[in-house]
Amino acid sequence: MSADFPQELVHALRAARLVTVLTGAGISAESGVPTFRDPQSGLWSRFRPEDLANEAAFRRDPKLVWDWYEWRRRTIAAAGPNAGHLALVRMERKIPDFTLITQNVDGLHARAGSKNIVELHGSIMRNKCLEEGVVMSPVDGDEERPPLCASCGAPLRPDVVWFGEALPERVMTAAVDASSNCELFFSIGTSSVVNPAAQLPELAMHGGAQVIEINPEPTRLSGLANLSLRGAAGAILSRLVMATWPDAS
Ligand code: BJW
Repeated sequence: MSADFPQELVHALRAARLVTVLTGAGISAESGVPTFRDPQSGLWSRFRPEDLANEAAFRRDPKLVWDWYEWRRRTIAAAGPNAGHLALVRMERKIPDFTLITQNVDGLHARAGSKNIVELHGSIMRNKCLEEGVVMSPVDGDEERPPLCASCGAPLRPDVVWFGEALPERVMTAAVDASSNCELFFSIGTSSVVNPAAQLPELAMHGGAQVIEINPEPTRLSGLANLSLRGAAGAILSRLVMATWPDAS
């Protein structure tokens, strides 16, 4: 069962007490949620996600950006966790100190049952006031798109971290701590191009961790990681967890 993996990895994972995992859009690809840097489909194939996920784009054309997020919310609501999300739940149950840092805003790790999650880039399911930053839900019956803040009348925007925006300090501190203090660090389904998330594997290396990448494609991390496992996260993680803990449930 463990023939595909170096025995050292299976043994190291079985013995590990501190494991940190960083996930990106690739882990949700098998749930049918589009990644960022793969071609988009339908109406949205005309736009690059990078050109929509920023405040300037929202201020220029709030309805366009809001509609893109609504489309993504519907896609995510119709999707469910896949084998990769579920394997990480089983891994968390076996590791005494396990942190799951995700760049994803889709909430699929929580829906799968993961507990200790650091959401680096926020959540697409929440909204906040563009001007005051207060998290709030649209008022029932508000027909405006985007809906307006009940307190100050400014547009509501998704509670996610756009390009050029700082990550919440509490979240960043938790991610840096978990990356700097672990024995094994997995980077799964991320192109490793967006900072500061892309710096976390290097923090882990400096802290003495072994870094393992799981991705069907090579990334800028591949040459630095101790091990690169090429393939889809769902299959690789399921097999790795099964090889490490044959009784894992
Ligand atoms: C599979 C698979 C399968 C497919 N299994 N794998 C230093 C140098 C240069 C620039 C910067 C720098 N520091 C900061 C910047 C600027 C910028 C940045 O990094 N730019 C780079 C692009 C160059 N960073 C920022 O602006 C950040 N803010 C910041 O640093 O602020 C500083 C500041 C301080 C104080 C005050 C003010 C400011 C914020 C970054 C926010 C990123 N936001 C987004 C949008 C979130 C909301 C939303 O979802 O709409 O986050 S952008 C987008 O990219 C999203 C993702 O989380 C993020 C990462 O993408 P990810 O997850 O890696 O996806 P993909 O599509 O790129 O890759 C998918 C991978 O999956 C591929 O590799 C596939 O092969 C693989 N895959 N199927 C496993 N089955």
